[in-house]
Amino acid sequence: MPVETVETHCPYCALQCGMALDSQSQITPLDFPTNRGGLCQKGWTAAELLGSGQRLTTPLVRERRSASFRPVDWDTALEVVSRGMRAAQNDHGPDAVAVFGGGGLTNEKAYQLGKFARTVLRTSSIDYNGRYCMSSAAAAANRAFGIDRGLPFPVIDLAATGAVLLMGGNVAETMPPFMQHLLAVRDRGGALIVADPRRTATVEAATSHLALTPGTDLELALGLLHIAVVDGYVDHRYVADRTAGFDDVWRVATQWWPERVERVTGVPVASQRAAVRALAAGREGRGAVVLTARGAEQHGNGTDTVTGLINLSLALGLPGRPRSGYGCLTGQGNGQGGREHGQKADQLPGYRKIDDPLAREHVAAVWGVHPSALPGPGPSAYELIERIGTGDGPRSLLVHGSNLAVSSPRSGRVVERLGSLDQLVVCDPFMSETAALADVVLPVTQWAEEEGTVTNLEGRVLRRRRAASPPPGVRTDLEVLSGLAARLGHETGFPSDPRAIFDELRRASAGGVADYSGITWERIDTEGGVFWPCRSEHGPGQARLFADGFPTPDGRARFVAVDAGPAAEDVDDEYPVYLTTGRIAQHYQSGTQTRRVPVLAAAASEPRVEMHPDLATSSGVRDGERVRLVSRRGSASGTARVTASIRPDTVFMPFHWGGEQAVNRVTNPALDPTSRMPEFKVCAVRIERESVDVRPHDVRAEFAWEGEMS
Ligand SMILES: Nc1nc2c(c(=O)[nH]1)N[C@H]1C(S)=C(S)[C@@H](COP(=O)(O)OP(=O)(O)OC[C@H]3O[C@@H](n4cnc5c(=O)[nH]c(N)nc54)[C@H](O)[C@@H]3O)O[C@H]1N2
Ligand SMILES: Nc1nc2c(c(=O)[nH]1)N[C@H]1C(S)=C(S)[C@@H](COP(=O)(O)OP(=O)(O)OC[C@H]3O[C@@H](n4cnc5c(=O)[nH]c(N)nc54)[C@H](O)[C@@H]3O)O[C@H]1N2
Ligand code: SF4
Ligand SMILES: [Mo]
Repeated sequence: MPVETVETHCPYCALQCGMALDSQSQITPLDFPTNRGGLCQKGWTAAELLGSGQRLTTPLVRERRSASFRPVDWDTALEVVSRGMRAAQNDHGPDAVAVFGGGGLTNEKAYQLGKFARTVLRTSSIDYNGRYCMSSAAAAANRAFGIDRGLPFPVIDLAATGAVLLMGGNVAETMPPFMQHLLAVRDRGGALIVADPRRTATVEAATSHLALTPGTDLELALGLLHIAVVDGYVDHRYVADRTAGFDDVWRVATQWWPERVERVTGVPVASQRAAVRALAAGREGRGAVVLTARGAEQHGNGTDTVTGLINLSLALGLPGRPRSGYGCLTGQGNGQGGREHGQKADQLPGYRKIDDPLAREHVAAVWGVHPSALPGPGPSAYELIERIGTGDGPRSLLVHGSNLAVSSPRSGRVVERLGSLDQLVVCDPFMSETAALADVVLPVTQWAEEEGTVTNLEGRVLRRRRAASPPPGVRTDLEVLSGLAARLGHETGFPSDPRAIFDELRRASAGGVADYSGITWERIDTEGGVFWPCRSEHGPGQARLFADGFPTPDGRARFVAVDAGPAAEDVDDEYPVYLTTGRIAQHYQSGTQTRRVPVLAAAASEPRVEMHPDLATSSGVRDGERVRLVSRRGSASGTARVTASIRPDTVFMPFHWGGEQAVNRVTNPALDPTSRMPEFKVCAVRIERESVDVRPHDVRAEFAWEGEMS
């Protein structure tokens, strides 16, 4: 048979590297603007999961409290699910059924999931894992700019700018091909400044490192603004013409003089000054960009922290200037599109607000329902989970595209909450830790086995194309929703053809902030992707934002006054060390996928707890030894990695493993008051040496079912 090749994009992160996949599952990188022929290890090995022996290929049902799953046919499984949903709603009302989505789902799936929740279930209880990811940056960008698109320009602009300040991103591990764009800045003599408590691989490539205490990014942002004002770098003309609210912001920043900021953050005054000087110099030359990633955002004050950095960028006059501005590095494969089409608790498609009467009217008309039939805003992801088992909380939960038992903060509690559901339904290609807790597991297709669109970190809408046949027995998420809708009385309105759904999405988004109405699959093919907003089939998508104003009522960007305070949990005698968490290059998220790729699993088989030699000595810990991190909420175990690349007061542990090795058993679910983002990036722990040897976590040991796993 001749080898056929399909051009598509990687299943994992928001960079959405271009790749060609052939019918023998060989991957070849493509020269797409975000990756320019590069791929990371995860991308190179992505196709290994297509033929994985660990695929789920039949629906599984578990009788209440029984230990093992029983394979059933699809009719039986969907009947069990719809019966459970009906029972929950008959007894406890519409909100008794909740839905949890994911930022890895395609635009079509995210849209259909939101529509299913609002029109079939009529529940307000829907949210998604992007709450753990993008929500703080989104909230801050919305209130400042009136729009939330990760990057306001294509990545090629970034490569051509003169200075970059990256707050809390380790792109050398999280988006390796993205590094070439940052290195281009440095190699042309520009500044690449990285703020991170660790000396990461990204920092190694930078021109300057701001090694701040975890959770002090806002103090640093206020300090940088203070310096910008005092040292004369503010663009007063820009502030007067294009923004509102500067005076209130300055009143707060005046309190954050450099020496005070040095005391709180640990960043020397000279480094603070140099950072502001570099951004101002960039502005006078090719441009200057402030970027945030999860290190700065995943805090109880993440929205204010990003606001503080947006304020800095506005004071310097960056947003709207060529190759300049503020941007956030979107995380998941469809982290951008996933936050636009209505799987968020407070949102309708087109990035519309669910409590806006005009938005409700528009979307209700597309959906063929009365606006009053649409529910209002619901609880955020972690709050939704917390409500399970309480008086009016969810009784049934449908999960598409998240392994929340591993990735949620205080996950011990989350597992307990999930256990108190009447029915947990998980759709996943693999037996994730969350699926292992479910009453019903529905096996779904993976990325290259189906068609769909995703929106990358630039706001560029792309096509994921079908390149492989799914194993017999699995269905797409869209087929699952279609089948459930039919059983719940909605024979029409839930097609399983992604192209038909995209066309409806275009209409639903028309006139919204994230307007896709001018985007067609044909245009995506011929134009190499289309940027949103794109309001007409005959006009281009808008690749660059803000050159002629901001989409706010008066066209001005908003300075929002924010002040800093301590993290939700500080260190003390009992828990004397800061814990911060994040990622390593080999694994993706909760690890459901990458822990099943042999080369990745072999390269990083367990979590390593990074600690400074001084801390290791004072804790009596040797490199390579088993340690346990203990917080007020629980403990997690890993292997000590003693390294001078981290602050002596802080340990770092990645979150890619489940069971005893899940760092989220330890993390603090303190939520940002605006975005409801959990404080993943700082809490207080103590380090204990582990006397007994713990075997590496094996997900297969956690559950049993009557099929064969490998
Ligand atoms: N290999 C890999 N790549 C991925 C993913 C993955 O799971 N694995 N996930 C994708 C997704 S969904 C996302 S959201 C992105 C995330 O991409 P990143 O934001 O780059 O990833 P993280 O490792 O979570 O955090 C980045 C850095 O923040 C630092 N940090 C910790 N606390 C603080 C703090 O208080 N302040 C500051 N300034 N920095 C701090 C950490 O030391 C870490 O180096 O990656 C995407 N790419
Ligand atoms: N401590 C700590 N915790 C964190 C973070 C951190 O930095 N530190 N980061 C947070 C962030 S930024 C994120 S994004 C979350 C992510 O955490 P999760 O939401 O757990 O993300 P994944 O591990 O990607 O889980 C996706 C699941 O969906 C499955 N899947 C993949 N594609 C599909 C599909 O098309 N359909 C369906 N139905 N299933 C699919 C996968 O097999 C996997 O089981 O974790 C958060 N948790
Ligand atoms: S950087 Fe992201 S999109 Fe690119 S190959 Fe790696 S995981 Fe895939
Ligand atoms: Mo994320």
